[in-house]
Amino acid sequence: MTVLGQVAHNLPADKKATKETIALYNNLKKLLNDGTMFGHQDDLAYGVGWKYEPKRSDIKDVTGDYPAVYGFELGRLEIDQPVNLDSVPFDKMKSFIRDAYDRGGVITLSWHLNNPLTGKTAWNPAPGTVASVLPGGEKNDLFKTWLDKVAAFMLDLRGKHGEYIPVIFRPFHELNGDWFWWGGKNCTPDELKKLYQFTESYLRDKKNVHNLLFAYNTDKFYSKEEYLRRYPGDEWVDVIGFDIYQAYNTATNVDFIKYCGSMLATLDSVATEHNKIPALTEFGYNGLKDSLWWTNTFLKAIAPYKISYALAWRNAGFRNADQYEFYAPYKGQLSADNFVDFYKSKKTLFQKDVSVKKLYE
Ligand code: BMA
Repeated sequence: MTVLGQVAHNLPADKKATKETIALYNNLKKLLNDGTMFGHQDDLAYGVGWKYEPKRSDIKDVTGDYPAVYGFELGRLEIDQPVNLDSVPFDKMKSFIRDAYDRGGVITLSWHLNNPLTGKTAWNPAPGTVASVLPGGEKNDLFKTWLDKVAAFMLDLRGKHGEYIPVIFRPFHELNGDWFWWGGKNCTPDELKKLYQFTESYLRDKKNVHNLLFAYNTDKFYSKEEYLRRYPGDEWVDVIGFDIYQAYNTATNVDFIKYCGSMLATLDSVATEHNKIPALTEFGYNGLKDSLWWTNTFLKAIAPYKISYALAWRNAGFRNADQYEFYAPYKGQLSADNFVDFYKSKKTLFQKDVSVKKLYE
């Protein structure tokens, strides 16, 4: 409905979303025509060789600019730990989120929540776990207490004027893989849909959390039918995406372009048909042992498609020469110069590009 004198806005899944959340939703759609925002998990918390240095970021060290999207992770919030499973204290995380929002960046939160049935980690795929947390299940009450903590976290994210900071919430990710208790063969598609719907309606309708956009995301998939098999429905989802990692060698560059490209083509078409925001919700090539990977492989894979953002996974650093985890370059890293070319590409958007767009207005 267009009301004279008002800008017609599409509404996200949460029809009572705050005005900043509605603005973000609409601006993300508009921004699809401008390029792909670069995102990085835990960007402000640590990088390769450093931790908790105010305002530092590996991306900023390399390009002089911050990412446009900042990912953080809620795992262990549910069990009252002060620090998440990747050793980021939740109070620090909240202040990083406020900083990112003040700069006009976009925030997305994942949640590797423990297995509520066994008390083990998210990677414990005990049969029956999803059924146990649904209404009527033995762990439904426990699960609700976990959602209460997520709600309290979300409602504690406030901007300078007291407004709630919008977040793209991405629970139950990689949901077609078998490694998480909510994934693949560990539950039926119907159970997963119910889990997603229950979680969302509890946060929104019971806890009055209205600063969330909801992301649905799979791992690798081979057809549109597979992608949508566990889809909870258009009324529950704002962002659609998938996670993809390149195998640890450059011989697979060609395959990466091919498979990432074919999944992005499917994602594009699902996004158009369902009026959703397509995103590469996680990606990476651990170790980045190809000096030209950013422009010759990654940009080639994504350039033909409209993708809201692409979130590189975390720069956890080196345990020793053979054991490391980083998906974005740091100063001096082999692919750092090429990353600057990637940064300069018209196709990519970083903090300075999106700050001027005022995504929350
Ligand atoms: C994985 C790895 C782990 C991390 C987990 C949750 O991909 O990065 O080191 O604990 O994600 O963030």
